[in-house]
Amino acid sequence: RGTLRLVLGDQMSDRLSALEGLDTARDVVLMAEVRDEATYVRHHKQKIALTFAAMRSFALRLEERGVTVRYVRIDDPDNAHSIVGELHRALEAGAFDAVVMTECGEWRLAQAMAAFAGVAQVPVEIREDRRFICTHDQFRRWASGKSQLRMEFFYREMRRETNILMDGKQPEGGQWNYDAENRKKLTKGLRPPRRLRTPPDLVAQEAIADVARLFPDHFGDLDDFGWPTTAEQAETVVADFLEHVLPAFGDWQDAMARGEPWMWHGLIATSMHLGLVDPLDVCRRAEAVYRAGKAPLNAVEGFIRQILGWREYIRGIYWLKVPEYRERNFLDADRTLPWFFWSGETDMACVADVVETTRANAYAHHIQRLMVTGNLAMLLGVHPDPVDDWYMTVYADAYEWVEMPNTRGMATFADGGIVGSKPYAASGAYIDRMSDYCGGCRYDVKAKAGEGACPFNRLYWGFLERNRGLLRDNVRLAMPYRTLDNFGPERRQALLAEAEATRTKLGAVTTLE
Ligand code: DLZ
Ligand code: SF4
Repeated sequence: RGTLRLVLGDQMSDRLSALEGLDTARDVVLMAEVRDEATYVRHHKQKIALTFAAMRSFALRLEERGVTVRYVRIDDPDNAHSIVGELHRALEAGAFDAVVMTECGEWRLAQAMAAFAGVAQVPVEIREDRRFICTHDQFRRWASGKSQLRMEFFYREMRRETNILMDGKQPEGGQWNYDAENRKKLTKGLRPPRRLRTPPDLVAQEAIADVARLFPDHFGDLDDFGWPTTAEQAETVVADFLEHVLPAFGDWQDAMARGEPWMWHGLIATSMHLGLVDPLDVCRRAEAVYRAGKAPLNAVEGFIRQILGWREYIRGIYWLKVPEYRERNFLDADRTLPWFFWSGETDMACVADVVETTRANAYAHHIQRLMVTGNLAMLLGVHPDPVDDWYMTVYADAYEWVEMPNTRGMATFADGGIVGSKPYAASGAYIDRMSDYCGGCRYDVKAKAGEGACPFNRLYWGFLERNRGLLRDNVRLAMPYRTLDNFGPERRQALLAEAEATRTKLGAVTTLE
């Protein structure tokens, strides 16, 4: 008798631990498109199409290698519509000695898997996901006994460990981090390079049609779908990035421009999270581009830090802190998420542009997510649950392990300072400095008060005033609090009142418990 091997929708990797030791003569790989996974949050249509297309292509790839795949399609009439339901169905349909799977990326499903393992009639082996560079054990060892878990120090360990961008025991170039060189505003007239997108192949076209038919009321458009759905397609995108885009990746990493969704960003998170691209391999190849003199250190270090540092760190934090992390609401935020996060119907030019690219592409780049939508949600005091739900829903690269510490931690400070040392709160001045949005906006980014003033401005001061008790002692906020104190009590009261009125007017109201 053979082994039943489960492969989930974000496990499209040839070297997946669940496939190790596979016996093509006897084993069966189970892959299932199920409603539970497609709707536990109402994912952007492109996210579902991407997942189904990648799963179908991966199943074909396995079959070409002689592997027997039990593939359950979303419109299969007998579909149990949950992963565990499909595991039971597969065990009933065939005789297996054991079930083997790779641990899954989300706590929610991990719980269901553990429960399944407890009741299954055959032994269930859950293997570690070895596609990450840092193991759970390694991360726990690093974290143990530390009062602060800063990414920067974790990242240095990872650099040493992997010997990436090292010069003996020292960091290449003498510094660990070159971000000070990565904050340029987009120079007038300079446009980002044309980016290689991936037109859907026949498998993806069919998946897109299925999603249009079966999930018509989910958020997002399918027209401009351009995500790689196979390892070969993803490789083409990675190669193009490393050659043409990486050299300038650093300089404008924090810049935003209206109608320019991609800038110099990597566009490989979807492929990496699905398992189509190997993170360590990409880091090594980026280093090779630097060693060959084809990209500067600030660009290559910044890019590698996102993968070797941030991505691994975020995943480590998630598994270290979940499930308690999912409940965190340090700032006691209690408002609803305004409707314009979905509709884009707002006269704030920056927000309208970000929602538009999000709907069209299931993508916005990190500074848009952090400093426009995330910043606004935090300033408005939106409860972390609807904020998480929004980020999980709208982005093609969102999985809870990566989304939650970024949203609850980095963007909104709901984790109270595990991921970031201060809230990334900013007024309109930051957005103005880093983008061309404000020139085309009906609001005046320079004005602090009055009907025509940029809403970010009063919301920013109102946020600091409202959370004075929780944030006043944060040394990294000493400067803004000093400014606020200098306003004097009357002006502070007036700012707070204006901010309150703006919160309500923008639709962030209190109806949540
Ligand atoms: C994201 C996703 C979607 C939309 N659909 C499926 C599916 O039908 N079947 C499946 O196996 N996986 C899917 N996934 C990915 C899972 O949600 C993902 O494996 C878990 O959230 C753990 O990261
Ligand atoms: Fe955004 Fe304010 Fe600038 Fe308008 S003025 S684009 S709302 S930051």
